[in-house]
Amino acid sequence: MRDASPQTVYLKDYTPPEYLIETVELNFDLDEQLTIVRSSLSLQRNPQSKHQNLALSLMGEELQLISLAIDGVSLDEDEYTLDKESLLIHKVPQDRAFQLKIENSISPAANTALEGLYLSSQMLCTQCEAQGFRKITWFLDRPDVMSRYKVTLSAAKDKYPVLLSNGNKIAGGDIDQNRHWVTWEDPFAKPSYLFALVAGQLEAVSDEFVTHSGRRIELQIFVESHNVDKCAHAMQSLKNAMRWDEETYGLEYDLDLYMIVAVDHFNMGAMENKGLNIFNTKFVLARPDTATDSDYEYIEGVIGHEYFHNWTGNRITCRDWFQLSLKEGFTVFRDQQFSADRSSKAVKRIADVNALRTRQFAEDAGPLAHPVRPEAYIEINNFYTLTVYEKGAEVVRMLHTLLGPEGFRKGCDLYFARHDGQAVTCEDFVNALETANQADFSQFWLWYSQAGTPVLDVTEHYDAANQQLHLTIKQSCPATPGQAQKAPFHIPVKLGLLSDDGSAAPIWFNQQSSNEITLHVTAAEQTFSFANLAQAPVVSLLRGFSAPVILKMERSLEDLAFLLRHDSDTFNRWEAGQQLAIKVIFELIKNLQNQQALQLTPLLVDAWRNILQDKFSDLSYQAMLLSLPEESYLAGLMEVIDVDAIHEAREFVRISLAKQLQTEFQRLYTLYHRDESGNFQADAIGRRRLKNICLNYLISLETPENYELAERQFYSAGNMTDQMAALATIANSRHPAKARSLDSFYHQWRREALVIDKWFALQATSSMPNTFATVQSLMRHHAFDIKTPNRVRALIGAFSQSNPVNFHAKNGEGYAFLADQVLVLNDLNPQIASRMVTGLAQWRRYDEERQILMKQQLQRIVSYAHLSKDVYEIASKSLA
Ligand code: B3K
Ligand code: ZN
Repeated sequence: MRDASPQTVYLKDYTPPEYLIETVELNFDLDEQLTIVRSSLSLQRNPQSKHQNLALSLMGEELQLISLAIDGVSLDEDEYTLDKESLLIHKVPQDRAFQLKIENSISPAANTALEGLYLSSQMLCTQCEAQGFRKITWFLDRPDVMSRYKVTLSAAKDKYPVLLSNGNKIAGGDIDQNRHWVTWEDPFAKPSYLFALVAGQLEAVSDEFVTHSGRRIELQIFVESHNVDKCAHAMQSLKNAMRWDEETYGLEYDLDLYMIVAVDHFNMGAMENKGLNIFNTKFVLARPDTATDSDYEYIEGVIGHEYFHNWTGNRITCRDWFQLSLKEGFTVFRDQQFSADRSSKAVKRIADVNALRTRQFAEDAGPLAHPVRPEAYIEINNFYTLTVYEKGAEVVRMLHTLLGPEGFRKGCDLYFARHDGQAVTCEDFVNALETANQADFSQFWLWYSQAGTPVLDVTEHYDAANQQLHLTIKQSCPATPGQAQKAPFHIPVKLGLLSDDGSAAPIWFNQQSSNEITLHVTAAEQTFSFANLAQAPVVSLLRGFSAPVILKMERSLEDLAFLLRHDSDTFNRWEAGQQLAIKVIFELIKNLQNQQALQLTPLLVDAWRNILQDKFSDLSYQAMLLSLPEESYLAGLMEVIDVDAIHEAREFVRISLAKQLQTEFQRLYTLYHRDESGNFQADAIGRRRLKNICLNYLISLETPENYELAERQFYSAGNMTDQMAALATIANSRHPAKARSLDSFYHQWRREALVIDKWFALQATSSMPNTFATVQSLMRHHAFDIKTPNRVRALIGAFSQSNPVNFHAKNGEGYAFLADQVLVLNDLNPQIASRMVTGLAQWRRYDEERQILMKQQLQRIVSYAHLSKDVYEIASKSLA
């Protein structure tokens, strides 16, 4: 067990800061072994503070103090107290501003947690959100303290020719032959979590953007020289994002310079530091032969996301970390809108919902469930969750639905006008939308405060005599940790009705007619009635997935097949196919569990044949319609998860469809298989997606011709999408050339770290037997490095989170392996370690034997002597 139980921080305990820091001057003598930090802070008492302390308490961790002075006078040792997490200066001036000077040292090379200042490959960089600044120097490291920064960096010229920080470069020069210096100034006040510095041997790829009002902005992407040829897409994405934000939200960039730096070692995707974004290389670098179509899309999305933070996060920031979704939920919503506008709206929405339902719904239903705005945490880094991000984005999307695009924009305008330069709360955001629209969101607010996924139970009754349809909707929400009872939510439910021939039936509601309406579900039970229906219509409910809820409605296979053919709502059309497949798969699972023979209903085959034969203008969408629900999504729908039955039933469906529709799959494969590498137009991406899903079905037949098809594609591919798609099908089959293909891929790409990550992940996620042995040997591969988060995620993360059959092996070897790795990572990088624990958190969902085995490993983790707060919080809450 840990030395002392870690403290919980509560939202209800928030108090304004006792002191404010107007300006910050930082001076770094950079060196990877020992960096000297000199900080000069102009402080004064905060008139809003309720406390009367004469003392000043600053946060700081893992720092060596060199000297301390107030207004030029050094402090004696009895004038302050130092402990592991803070510096307490017993008495500071109360009635005037004063200057505090701190000198301390830090060791970047020893920093394996990748928080604060650290070394990544040969470069020095920082990560300060949420509380990394306190690992650089003592500070009021909280987001409601906003200051203006001036930063001087000095370092060896040969190792660190490029020296960057936030804002604009205002001066620089040589110190002597070997060292040089640069000074940066950021005119915008910001919280410490947005501070950044970078030093290294970097090359800049430059461009410019002219804003709506005619200002010229210099754009620079900094990478190591061997990556200069992989920045074009990121640069284009940045320019697209800047234009989009001007057009959609009327928001213009504010500094004269926008810099992005790509680093190899990063705990997450990217970071929106003011004017100096730091990115995981994974979300910057792309060349047609090294990155897949999905990589290209993710890069555009993440570049957009960080750029959009400049307004939703930086100019207006969070008062405290409980408000994280204020910036993250809103910014995810904005990046989703941006990506939807840039590509296919239908496909983007489906992909987002798919991810939400598979992963966030599981979080909401498990021991780590928390509201979009949490009320307590032990380690804030554990709250960068799917709930805060993805469900937070759904909540903003519902506000957008309720207000309509114009009302939403009006509300946002007011939010920006009111709060620019401030650190605010989620209430402030909702309140601005309410005020601008004279709306009342008091019940809607529950989406921020109540955890858990609401369930809608819907029954329909058609009254032929009165030509009316009655829809009764009951809502409920399961208990979550600390919240036994839930009040009814305000849920926008979009509805359409279909006539016999598939056309829209007019919806007569409250004496008005339209083709689509949004119902306001606000009570525990409500009945909605629709008039003038000569025949019973087919109901299309929750169109566009208008609320993050679980919809339960008895539907026949025939109705689902009908909606799959005719629904004009692209989301619901896809959803009907998924529901159809789910029903079929669960029937098969029942048969398997009762040891009955399996048979595939012709209805599903016909439905899939129709999709294959219909004409689609959006081939990515057609590919999505053909995709079977993921095993992890199916698992979430099961009372007691049976990983083996899910896998077997789903495979049976895949193989049966391939057998019965082989000619169709082959026809489309041949039609769309062509070399158009380097073409990233939506239609070319669509052709690749459709062809590759056909290949995926075909290879399941395990015939020599289809094996050859995959191998031919693998060796001849001129782009990573096709090469990976072929290799993935090979790795996931008993293809005789599997080992040879994997070897050849490794040798081809051994110098491209991001491609080698794919190589690791591909093998770690194979559902073939023997995968565990492969994973163990990959752990010993010379290219594996436990200190590189991308590699850890590619091997340990992929195996434990995306390989249900093998990770959940009955003998528990997967669980013991994961716990071993969590403990190793705990000592190196607690943030990454705690992310890996997720693989065990859902233990209650499995059969009794597996429950015992998973629980044992969680207990083993919790009883480790030097457990970090991060891992302790996740493991202990999982056990609770
Ligand atoms: N704001 C950062 C996340 C920081 C995570 C700290 N553990 C990236 C983003 O959401 O844009
Ligand atoms: Zn973000």
